[in-house]
Amino acid sequence: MKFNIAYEQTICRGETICGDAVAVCEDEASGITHIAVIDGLGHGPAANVAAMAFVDFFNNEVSANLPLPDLLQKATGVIARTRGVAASVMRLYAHEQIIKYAGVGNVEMSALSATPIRPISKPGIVGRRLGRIVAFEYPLHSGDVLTVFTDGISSRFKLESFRDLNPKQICREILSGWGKNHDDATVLAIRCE
Ligand SMILES: [Mn+2]
Repeated sequence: MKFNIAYEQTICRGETICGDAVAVCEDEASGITHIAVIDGLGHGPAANVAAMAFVDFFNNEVSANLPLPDLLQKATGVIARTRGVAASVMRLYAHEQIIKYAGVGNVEMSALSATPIRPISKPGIVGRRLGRIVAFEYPLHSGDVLTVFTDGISSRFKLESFRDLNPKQICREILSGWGKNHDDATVLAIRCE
């Protein structure tokens, strides 16, 4: 299985730096693609500092392959001096054809898939004390489309209407139709092929 991945972002009106961030790291040897979608609390420079701290941590931890809940718990310690983030972390397994997901705060996933994919993020903030985090695992099928988005995007879009578009186009349609201009907005789309 191959994963076609794209994302798009807009910056909150009045700001010059984005407080949302995305990290995508494909490990060809293992067939695992590591993804994080991050929303630094609020917007502006301090949100950007928090989001970038998470990205740096995430990129450093990729090779360790910690279970995703443990990864988020560890991040909470590492970025505790920042204002914190909402974050969803995922691993896509090309050989096993599965996705693993864990999230904290309001970064959401919406999927069009042969079997239901409906993970739920834990309320809270990465960077503040967290209780137990649940990991989700789902099979993937060719043709599945998954989107992950920050709360700068209204969740009321109908992914079904974008089914035939490529991931870049899907991101652009969602951002232009459902993005809010009073917050940073990020949407990432994955098509399984
Ligand atoms: Mn936000």
